[in-house]
Amino acid sequence: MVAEIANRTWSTMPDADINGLASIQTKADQMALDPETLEQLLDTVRRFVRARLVPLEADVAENDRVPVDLINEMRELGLFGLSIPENYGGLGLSVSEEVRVVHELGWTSPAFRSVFGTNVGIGSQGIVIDGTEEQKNAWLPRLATGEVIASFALTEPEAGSDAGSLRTSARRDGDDYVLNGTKRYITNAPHAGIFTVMARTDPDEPGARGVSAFIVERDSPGLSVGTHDKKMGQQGAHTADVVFEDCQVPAANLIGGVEGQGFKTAMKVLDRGRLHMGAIATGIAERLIDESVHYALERQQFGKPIGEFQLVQAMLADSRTEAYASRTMVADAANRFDAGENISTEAACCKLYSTEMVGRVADRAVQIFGGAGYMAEYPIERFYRDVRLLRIYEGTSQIQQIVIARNMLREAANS
Ligand code: COS
Repeated sequence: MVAEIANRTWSTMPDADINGLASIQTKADQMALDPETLEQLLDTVRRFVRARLVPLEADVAENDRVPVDLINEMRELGLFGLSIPENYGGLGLSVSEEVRVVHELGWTSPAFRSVFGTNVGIGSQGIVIDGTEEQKNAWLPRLATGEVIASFALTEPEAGSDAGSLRTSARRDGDDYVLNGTKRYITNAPHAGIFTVMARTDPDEPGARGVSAFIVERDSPGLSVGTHDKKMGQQGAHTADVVFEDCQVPAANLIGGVEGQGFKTAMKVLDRGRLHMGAIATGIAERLIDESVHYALERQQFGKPIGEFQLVQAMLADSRTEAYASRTMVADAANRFDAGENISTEAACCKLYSTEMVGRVADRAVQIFGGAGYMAEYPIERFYRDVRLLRIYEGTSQIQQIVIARNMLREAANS
């Protein structure tokens, strides 16, 4: 049955042309992505995902690792540099283009996206948004090629949702800062070459204003990375603690060269990251819906396919409607971002709705598959566990609600 579903889903897909994206990259170096080039890019990513990544999903989950040759293919494709500006060696996609690519990547296990996800999103964007020219030149080209992996180190044992209360300290000492503290659940930490680290430079300011952001190299004296965490899902994507013990960081690595701006940098990074997250959630929902529809056509009960029963149809229809709403709102918020609007509220709306939506879609998919949905032999069980994280990281659903409501009240009070 599993093989039949796999054949049904992928047999119509042409072979992956894994050189396609590289050639697009060359063209994009000379021009902004016109609609035709964007379609070509999306088509290449779609074929790479379906022909190369989907067949390896179960292996990656089983072995908790993405094969090195596949990571090299991702490098060759240019996936690490999707959002990094062209003049630093990336593809320089606008956010509306990025979310369309990320939708395609959502069709497979989120562990694959994590390989390059921090370079596209939270690991690199602090430097892209607020870095000095020297910092951009030093790191962005290497992040764009995937030569170096970047991680975002905000969360701590005692500072998760209340990110402004973080305790990791950064004390100025001559031409260096000396960092002490622990960061927790840091995605890609075991593989990272650099970390964007939020640390407190002003010990007298306990809140967000005392925080600064640093680029910290993996081999800095005093930096160590713990063993990778055992998780509910997303096997193949790794998180770990990052510990700083009198870790020396050159003062030149203070992002933007200004103290006290690190929390704002982190919030700006997360605003953009929340759109990316909305897009991945939507893509996964679309995959789960596709699996559910085909199963409903094939699975027979009471002498006919279960898709002929209206109670199953209701679940399919609700999932399709919600995924469509999610896709539309992410596209709208991305367009607004590209137009220069402040989309802090809309980004939180997208993260909240899309990640809650994919949770409901995954739950319905388990229900439609019935006993098979609970079995590890089918992909639904794995996706059900994988998507649970989306409602937590890069800001829980409850934090998104707080951001949305606070912005609403602030706007009303100021109008
Ligand atoms: N863009 C730019 N600046 C922002 C901002 C944004 N989206 N959001 C907040 N700021 C600024 C504020 O304007 C404020 O600046 P001033 O001091 O100049 O007034 C400063 O940052 C502090 O903001 P605020 O007072 O709202 O901070 P709080 O400590 O109340 O925290 C929340 C706000 C809860 C929204 C924040 O801590 C948060 O997002 N937490 C979740 C963190 C998270 O997503 N963690 C996931 C781990 S990373 S994978």
